[in-house]
Amino acid sequence: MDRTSRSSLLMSMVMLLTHLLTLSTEINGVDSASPKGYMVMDTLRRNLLGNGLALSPAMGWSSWNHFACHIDEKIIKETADALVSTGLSKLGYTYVNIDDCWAEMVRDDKGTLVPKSSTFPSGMKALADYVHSKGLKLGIYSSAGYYTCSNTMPGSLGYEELDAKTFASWGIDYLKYDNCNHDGTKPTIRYPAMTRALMKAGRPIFYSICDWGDMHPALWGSNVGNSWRTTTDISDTWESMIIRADYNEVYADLARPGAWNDPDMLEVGNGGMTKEEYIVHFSIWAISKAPLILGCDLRNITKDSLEIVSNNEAIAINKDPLGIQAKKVRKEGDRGIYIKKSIYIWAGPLSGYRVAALLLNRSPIKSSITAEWDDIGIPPGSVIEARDVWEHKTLSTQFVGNITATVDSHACKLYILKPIS
Ligand SMILES: *[C@@H]1O[C@H](CO)[C@@H](O)[C@H](O)[C@H]1NC(C)=O
Ligand SMILES: CC(=O)N[C@H]1CO[C@H](CO)[C@@H](O)[C@@H]1O
Repeated sequence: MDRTSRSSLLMSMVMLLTHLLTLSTEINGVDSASPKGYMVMDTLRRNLLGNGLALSPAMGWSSWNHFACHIDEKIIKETADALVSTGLSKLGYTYVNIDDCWAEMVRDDKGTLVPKSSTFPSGMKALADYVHSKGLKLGIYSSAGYYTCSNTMPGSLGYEELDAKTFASWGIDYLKYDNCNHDGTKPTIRYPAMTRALMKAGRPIFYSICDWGDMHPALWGSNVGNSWRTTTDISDTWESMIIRADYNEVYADLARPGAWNDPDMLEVGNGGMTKEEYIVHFSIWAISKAPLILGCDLRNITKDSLEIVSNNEAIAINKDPLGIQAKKVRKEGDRGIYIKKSIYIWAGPLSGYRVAALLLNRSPIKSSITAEWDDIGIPPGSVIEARDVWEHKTLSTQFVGNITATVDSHACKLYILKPIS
């Protein structure tokens, strides 16, 4: 990590602690210090989100990272077809999510959102029917503001109930709710308004909070949505990806089944990183129990990219029933500008007393990396069988005390470690 990112990460942690102390009094403007406040807070906790979704992190595709505003119903349908023909839907990638730019700038005379006639002429109900006929689910997008981030369509601020009902009537299964063009009200007020609207809409709709980490949604999001963004938007570079992994990791303890940290959607297949860097990207997202929302053009996905996102062993880590987000447990490296060594061990428990361990080399040169049992939560003296998740191979060596690998620059080793005695 360079100096800027280290100090901003530190700052974010300080802010997190401050918010831990103060935020409980702020949720929905309720003062929890008063007895009445406690009651209201408790009601919110019990009532707000009970949609039963996301026992494991969401998996699917979104139009944004590759297409941005250049979307239409043909692309969405062809992507649904591609999810099936590539075998990705069978692996669990079921959400087909339309991002920004799908609606007309003006609502109809009843105030209802209108799909853009030039790009979605058949309407969203027909598209949902098509996507459902493939065994997939349809996602849509809005903003907790007056307009969405593209400024080409309305947001849902003030229209939460109507829009949630509209989405439900179309057969929508997932809502990504962005944070642009709002009135300055806190996200802890604007986001629960949509939660309540969705809960009333009569259809279980996955609720993806996208407030870019404002006011640390990890601290309040589990009562409000099924996942929450911990960072601003990712872009298709190593630096952008790795810094989001860093920010997201700070909140690891707050993720759990039904409620996940979201470091933003995947860039695998968009061309800005090397194959090894995309493997790191996918590995960290998998062990971080991040939503696995693909962001490339699936109609043209390359063999390499398909192989990465189809790694069923990495996906199984993401879906592990314990639902515990992995953390950084050790860092070794130089400080300063000319960093030669920067290696990280990430680890997190899996069901069956297993541990997922990531040996990550962020340095510019190849490096040997050793993960000690003590660091990764394996009892000392345990004899371990190691499964290499990217080689799809159980290693013939049994390991005692540590596991060591030589790892290329901007590459990783991902192991599932299982005690055998
Ligand atoms: C790893 O453990 C082995 C014993 O299994 C020991 O010989 C070796 O020194 C350890 N390596 C490191 C780098 O700690
Ligand atoms: C860049 C590229 O090859 N794009 C193609 C991806 O697939 C669609 C549909 O199959 C084509 O229309 C694009 O030209």
